[in-house]
Amino acid sequence: LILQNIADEYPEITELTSIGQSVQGRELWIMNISDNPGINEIEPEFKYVANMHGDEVIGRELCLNLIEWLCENYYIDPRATNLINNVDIFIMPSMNPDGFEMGSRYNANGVDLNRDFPDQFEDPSNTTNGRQPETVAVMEWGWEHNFVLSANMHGGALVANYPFDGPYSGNYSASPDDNMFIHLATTYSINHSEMYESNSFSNGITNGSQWYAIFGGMQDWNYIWEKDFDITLEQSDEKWPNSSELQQFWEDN
Ligand code: GEM
Ligand code: ZN
Repeated sequence: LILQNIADEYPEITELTSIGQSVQGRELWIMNISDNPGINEIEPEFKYVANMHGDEVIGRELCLNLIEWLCENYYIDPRATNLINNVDIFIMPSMNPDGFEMGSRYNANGVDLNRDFPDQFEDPSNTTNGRQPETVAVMEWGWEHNFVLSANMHGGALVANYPFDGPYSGNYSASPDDNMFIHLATTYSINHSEMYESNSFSNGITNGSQWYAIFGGMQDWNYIWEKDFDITLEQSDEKWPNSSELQQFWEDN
């Protein structure tokens, strides 16, 4: 409803579409914000995906806030204007709306969507066979675009995590673009009010595998198969905070 209202209010710069349905039939909404929404321009394509873990809700709220901020500030704030005119922006506030309704990490089939993507070590076939509807929708959405930069938003820690996410827990697993990823992750953490200084991770960033290995994560799929520089933003130690704290999370992030 919030998304529909914004799309109605700003038809010149938004296009709201669904890329599929969840297990329980909820629409998987994405908002395109652009000076020419819905049109493939010669501009870099960027995306944010949040709430793939249904019980990690801050990113979902931040996405809604960001959509609102961008639209309200077009030709008011030069940053918003510049982004909308020169980047093709896509925002998916919830990849797992069923999990959100259930207050669960998993989708309605009990699957962790951040273990359901093709994986370079354990499942290197870039097909949708046997995957969850939410995963299939995001993969097919990726195939229709040329995303070059993106992030997926999580909660439960405070760190910017970058590829590779495996294979050996505790061992640094550098991608060929390690310096680029360190730059991207640090750009997020240093601009965050607490992430860079927090004691748990040096400079508020971590290599995924060094932290702990996961297989079938979305981040590495984006990088390996989509050539999309994707990082994983852990935005709060608390997964489901009181709504009174949301304004602070917006400022922090
Ligand atoms: C993580 S996501 C990022 C962590 N990646 C690695 N390699 N440690 C997950 O999916 O387990 C945490 C989360 O759910 O937020
Ligand atoms: Zn998560």
